[in-house]
Amino acid sequence: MMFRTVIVALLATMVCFLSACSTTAPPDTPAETPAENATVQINLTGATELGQPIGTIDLQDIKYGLLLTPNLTSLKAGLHGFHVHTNPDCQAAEKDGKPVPGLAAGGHFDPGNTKTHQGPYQNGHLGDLPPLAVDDDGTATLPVLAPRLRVTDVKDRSLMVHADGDNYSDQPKPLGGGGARSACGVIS
Ligand SMILES: [Cu+2]
Ligand SMILES: [Zn+2]
Repeated sequence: MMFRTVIVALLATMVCFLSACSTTAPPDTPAETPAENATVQINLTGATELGQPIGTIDLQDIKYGLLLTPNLTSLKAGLHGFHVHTNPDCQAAEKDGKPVPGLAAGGHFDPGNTKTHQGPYQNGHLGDLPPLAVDDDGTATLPVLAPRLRVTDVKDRSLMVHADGDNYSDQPKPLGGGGARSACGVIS
């Protein structure tokens, strides 16, 4: 009986040795990043300097991704293209010798260098968000959820609201067809 116990213990040690078993979790298991929040001040864009402040967008990590809750006024009614842009800068920049509102924010946040606009549920630009819905009175309060993002991913970037909607494609117009950059805020 004693002999048998020793054999079993030896066998178990050998199996452990061969398979490198461990009593703790594998060290490469990613730690859950702590939930964060941020509030972003949003201004209308402008050709020379930023336009008027129009409210805020709250960012919050939830179980399903990044929840963005707008509290905005003074926008055109309807759906607006809404994205995380690369640079933490909402100022105008020159293109073809003319100032373009919001251009300093750069392109859609694209750490994977995909160069494709596919919206929030595919594998193109990571900064592609669901469009922002604006009521007939110009206010936006309906939250949107970006399932691939966390607050920490978008820090030191900017949030951009475009003049028109977003078809989650580069066809027939590039970048979802949102057109002009209407309102913007730096995520700090
Ligand atoms: Cu955009
Ligand atoms: Zn995009």
